[in-house]
Amino acid sequence: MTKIVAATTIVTSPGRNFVTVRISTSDGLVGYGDATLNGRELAVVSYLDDYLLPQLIGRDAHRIEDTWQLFYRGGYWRRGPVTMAAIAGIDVALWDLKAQAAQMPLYQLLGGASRTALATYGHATGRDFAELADSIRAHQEKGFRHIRVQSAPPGLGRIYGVHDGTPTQSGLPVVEQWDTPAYLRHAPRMFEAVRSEFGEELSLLHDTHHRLTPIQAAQLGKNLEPYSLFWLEDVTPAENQEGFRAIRQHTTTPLAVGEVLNSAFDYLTLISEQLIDFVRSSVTHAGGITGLRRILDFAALYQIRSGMHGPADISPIGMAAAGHLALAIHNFGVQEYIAQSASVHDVFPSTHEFRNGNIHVSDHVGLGAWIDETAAAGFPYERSFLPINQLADASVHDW
Ligand code: KDG
Ligand code: MG
Repeated sequence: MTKIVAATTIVTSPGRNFVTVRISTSDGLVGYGDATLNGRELAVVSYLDDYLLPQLIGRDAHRIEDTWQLFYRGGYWRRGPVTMAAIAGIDVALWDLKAQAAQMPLYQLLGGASRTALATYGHATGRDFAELADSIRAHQEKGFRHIRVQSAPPGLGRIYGVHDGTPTQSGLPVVEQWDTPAYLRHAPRMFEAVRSEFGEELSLLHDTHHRLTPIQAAQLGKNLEPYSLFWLEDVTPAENQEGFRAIRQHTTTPLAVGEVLNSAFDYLTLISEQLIDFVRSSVTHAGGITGLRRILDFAALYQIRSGMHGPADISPIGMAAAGHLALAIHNFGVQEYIAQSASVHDVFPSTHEFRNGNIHVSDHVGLGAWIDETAAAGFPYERSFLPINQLADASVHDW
């Protein structure tokens, strides 16, 4: 039996915070998993250090499913982002170890490659159309064939997806503004301008970031139909899964949901009633490869595809895990990909590559991504928050 002899967390902040699980075994191998939960990083660290990691010592490193069940069922308090990010960090580290022991790249243990590379999408953004158009062109030059477009309705200063340079790692959350009627007027105009400048072939995505009611979302989806989106994301908060019935009845715009969802139960109605087209959960937030594969296999029964969340708050270790799973599954859709800074790459060496709009998963044994602990130690944790969102009357709105 290959025993787990040590399990620790590493927190580092090369520009933003990341939480990494490191597991060592009696045969001298070390595996890594990403457990980063943006703005709540230390809650996951405590969950791991105080409750889960001590239970790993002495366990058989190869019993991945059994360990997943131990921490999911055995914890009694199931699901939720903190629990499922903690389980994800352990699960991915164990898959990394198993693949290293097998002397294979991880995707081989998941059934082997179903494709040659992973199509990605990046984020184009602009305070106005001129800036947005420049950002779209810059993405096209990097080879992106799928591009998410976001711009600010006139009059709104700082809103989701449109950067104005305000630092986010300040003492307290940055406050953003929201105006639903202004946004509902603006979004179709933005797509009209983008289509007339860039033509019909460019694959366009857009994120509403949970801000509308179901009927507002239905109206938006309908108004965007002439622009043939690849997907419209998070139109309404998805904890009301039934709310998507109204949206679906009114629009054929494809819907993507789930970056804040972390178990198959969060998708039960959405998937079984075919209310969505893409699953947005990530390996890092949905219980690892074991957890997300369960959701994606369920989705595959209904021709629903993956659109894994891949923001900058998922480390290169998390991105590597996403890459191996995405390469292996049949129902891959597209992978979100945001370039990381040089410091992030110094701390997290990785062997997958972004080239010409695609991620190429490497044939390095295991996950092919790890952490350089000496480099990580140069970037200690800095408390940071996600922004909050408010209406003109200062009431809190969904972010
Ligand atoms: O941590 C939250 C961000 O990852 C999220 O706001 C990004 O919506 C997002 C996206 O689609 O990448
Ligand atoms: Mg999103």
